[in-house]
Amino acid sequence: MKFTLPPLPYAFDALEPYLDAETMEIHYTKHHQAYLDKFNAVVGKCEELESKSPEDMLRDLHNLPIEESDKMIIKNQGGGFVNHNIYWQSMGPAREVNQKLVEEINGVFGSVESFKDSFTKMSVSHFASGWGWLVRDKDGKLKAYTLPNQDSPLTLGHEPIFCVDVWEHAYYLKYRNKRQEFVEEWWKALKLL
Ligand code: MN3
Repeated sequence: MKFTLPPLPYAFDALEPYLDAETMEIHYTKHHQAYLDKFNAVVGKCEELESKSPEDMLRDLHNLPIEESDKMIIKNQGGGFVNHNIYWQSMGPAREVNQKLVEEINGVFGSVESFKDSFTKMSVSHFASGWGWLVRDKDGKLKAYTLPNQDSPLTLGHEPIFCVDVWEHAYYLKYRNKRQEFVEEWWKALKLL
């Protein structure tokens, strides 16, 4: 196996009550692992990908010297692998507020509160599966948007800051169909703001 799951930086129950332990365990050990396994399978058969990081594969997705069907697997499974790594890392049981980011958000979005409101609305109303993202664009400007499926901001030339997973597997055990409630509680697990 070429790539391995980075260890979760906290226990499965560390983000209770916002993200419940059962969801965390299944999400990390089953869903995240499944993306990684399928990603590793395609990386293992494409010599052209040797020495490239998963992030670089997503950045260069359209120019990778491999078949289109394999690019699709990198996009979906490699995207799933990398997106979840960012998701776990941006949360934690202890706040590590990034004051510089707070000031930037105040400047771009008016206030952290209004940013959170619009980010929540955007992520809740995203049609079907996907992610809400805060990124830096090519000019270093903050941008918030959603992307479908496991599409990565890296493929757009953007650098991810944090993300929320709005696939149903991220919340349905605890929140059932209530994506809004999940996103509102997820803010309390995000350590950066
Ligand atoms: Mn997920």
